[in-house]
Amino acid sequence: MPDESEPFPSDTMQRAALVKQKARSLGFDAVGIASAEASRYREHLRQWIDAGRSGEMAYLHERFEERVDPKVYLPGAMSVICVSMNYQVDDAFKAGVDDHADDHGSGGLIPSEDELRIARYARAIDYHTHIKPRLYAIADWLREKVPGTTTRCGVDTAPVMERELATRAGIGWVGKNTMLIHPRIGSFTFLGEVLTSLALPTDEAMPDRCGTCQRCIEACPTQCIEPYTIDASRCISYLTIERQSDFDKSTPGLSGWLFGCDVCQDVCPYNGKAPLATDEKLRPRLPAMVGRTEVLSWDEERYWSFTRHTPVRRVKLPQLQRNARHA
Ligand code: B12
Ligand code: SF4
Ligand code: SF4
Repeated sequence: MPDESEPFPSDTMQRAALVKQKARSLGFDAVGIASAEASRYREHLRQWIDAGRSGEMAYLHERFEERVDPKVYLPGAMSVICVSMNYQVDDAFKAGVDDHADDHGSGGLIPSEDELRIARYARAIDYHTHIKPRLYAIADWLREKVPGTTTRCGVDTAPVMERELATRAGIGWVGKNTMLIHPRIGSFTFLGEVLTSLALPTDEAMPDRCGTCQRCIEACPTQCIEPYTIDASRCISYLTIERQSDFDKSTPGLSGWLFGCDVCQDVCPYNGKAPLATDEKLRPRLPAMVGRTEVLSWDEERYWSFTRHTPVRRVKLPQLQRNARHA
């Protein structure tokens, strides 16, 4: 086991081992290293946006060149340290995916007419604030060990193709539902990365393990999944979180979701076997369901106290109530 406190070794394999040890010590469940080469899916992303599949998410094309090339985002970048953190929680879902494969992924939690669901990731502390300091800790440590090194960190909001990079770093594959899936941890994971000018040995990309499975495609309530791509403009996660404009008659139903959607992950066999999150801070603060009439009766004060420190705050009260009416 390499010793973190020792002077930084000149051997790149030992450096990579130390970097991984550092990331694990900060609570990341998987870590791998990719080269900072440009995306292989540049054209796919271009066509996806041009076809209107990104809906109102203007940020996806506003910084397109940075998004498809880490060297534009961080000039001189050589490697990308990719990390993931498991946020799986112990709901009735853990009773076994097979028992629930036909219930459209409610995960065993069948909501009543009045109950609305909140996606797992949004029930815990906002992952951006939880993960960023840990990425900065890796970056600061690297710059201290190798003076002159440059770094840039990202979690979700950075213009970086996080899932493609994570696949290249060998910490999972992109499944038919487009989620990054780790064979042991599953896909209820957050991704983050540290781009660096340091040249580190890269890991082997992970091959696709979806095989003939089609569960996510069959279960998606809005039928917006085609293998390995989704029409985000019809995805419930997009509709409930990203879409600013009002809904109209052509807006797909939200299948009881108030914020986000977990259906294509609940039915995935790799999540049925996944371990629970070990990080105490990722324990849910919010219930899995909340009453529709309750949400519709909220005033600003109740909204601010309910959404405190959680990702649900990304959506303002009028949008949440719009979701509740349409759900
Ligand atoms: C925009 C966005 C969304 C959009 C669009 C999602 C989508 N599938 O494209 C919406 C709002 C719908 C969304 C929803 C969700 N999101 Co989101 N989202 C993002 C964001 C900011 C950008 C993704 C993006 O560029 N999409 C455009 C598509 C075209 O690109 P892509 O998904 O990266 O796919 C590329 C690669 O996968 C590559 N590729 C690699 N291998 C292969 C193989 C084949 C065959 C093909 C064709 C392509 C391909 O090609 C694509 C490029 O064109 C990322 C963060 C980031 N910076 O990357 C988070 C991110 C992807 N989201 C995340 C999460 C948690 C979610 C939700 C689960 C939240 C929820 N519970 O409601 C859902 C899941 C819905 C789903 N099935 O994807 C996590 C995913 C973690 C993981 N384990 O995969 C991310 C990585 C944020 C994070 N840091 O943790 N999201
Ligand atoms: S998050 Fe929900 S609506 Fe979006 S692709 Fe997955 S199952 Fe379909
Ligand atoms: S449900 Fe099946 S097809 Fe969909 S991502 Fe999981 S393993 Fe792949």
